[in-house]
Amino acid sequence: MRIVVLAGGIGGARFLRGLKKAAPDADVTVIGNTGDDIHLFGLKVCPDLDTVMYTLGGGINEEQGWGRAEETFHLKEELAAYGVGPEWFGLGDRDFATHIVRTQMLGAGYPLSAVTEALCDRWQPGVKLIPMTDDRVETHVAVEVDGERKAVHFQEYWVRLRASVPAEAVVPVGAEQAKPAPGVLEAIAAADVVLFPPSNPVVSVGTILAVPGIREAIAEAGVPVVGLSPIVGDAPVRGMADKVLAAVGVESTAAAVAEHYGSGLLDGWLVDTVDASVVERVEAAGIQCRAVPLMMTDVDAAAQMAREALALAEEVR
Ligand code: GDP
Ligand code: FO1
Ligand code: CA
Repeated sequence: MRIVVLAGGIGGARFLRGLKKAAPDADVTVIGNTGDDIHLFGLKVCPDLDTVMYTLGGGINEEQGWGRAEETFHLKEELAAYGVGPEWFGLGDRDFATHIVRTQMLGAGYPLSAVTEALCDRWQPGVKLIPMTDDRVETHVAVEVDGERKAVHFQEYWVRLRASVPAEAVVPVGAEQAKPAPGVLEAIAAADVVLFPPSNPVVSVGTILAVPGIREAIAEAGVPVVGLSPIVGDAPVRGMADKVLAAVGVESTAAAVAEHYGSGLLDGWLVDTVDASVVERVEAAGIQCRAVPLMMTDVDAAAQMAREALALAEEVR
């Protein structure tokens, strides 16, 4: 079975680890969000691609959900001693190596998709990980700080400001001009099922869908499209999905996120058992819905979620 998954960082990566356990023989292609990417210290950092790669490759810091296990921060400390920041973004020594290799290869002319493949040669994530695009896309967030309206990089909004101010708008800068990376549209066209993991619907899945051609390819593939809610009990399990959903005028509920994707895109939607009361509302919107446990407390719990998603895909096929 060929499965395509549109993934952000932590929510996507943890779901994928479950999917691999639930369907070990499946051919899984992951289309990764690159809107979170940022240039720091002259290096290109791709947080969501790296989170998927490290999580599936066994190198992730499990407690944190991002960055490397057994990390140290000597390089960052040395840079800070020179007065070179930003100090608010935690890049560790082991992680730095990934960004150096990536930036070196990009400088030599390789596209990000080829670089990602080369990095995955080391990590062997067991899925084909493709960035949504080889073109530069950067998610910016419009905020008002001290009475002044300005746009900040998504990482600045989330990591430096800790999403403490309302997001007034979220813009995937460059998305309109971006082309899907090689292999993205081909994987979608060849898929037997497309899954939206419980990733951020705005700054992860939404950004991937903002690359012209990807949404259309999914709709045209004519295969079941099933999503899992990142909102449980009217709040994100972690992160700032509530803030960025508000920016696009969507309430933070499992039902509203399903309606936001819409029946033109989604065939099936899983909500957590605590949200069982919204099943009828989602089905009234033309999307088949089931309430099952959606907390990824461990790999087995994530694997069970993946089984439920694949079962719902068979029901709607
Ligand atoms: P990010 O790029 O690291 O923010 O990761 P994603 O975009 O892939 O996923 C973020 C979303 O995952 C957040 O909106 C969380 O609410 C959701 N999430 C994290 N852990 C869980 C979980 O155990 N269950 C569910 N249903 N959602 C989760
Ligand atoms: N998240 C933080 O909350 N603080 C950090 O200092 C931080 C550093 C960082 C470095 C590399 C990387 O791949 C991810 C990193 N993240 C950090 C996570 C990242 O900002 C977020 O998980 C996502 O981009 C949010 O969608
Ligand atoms: Ca992300």
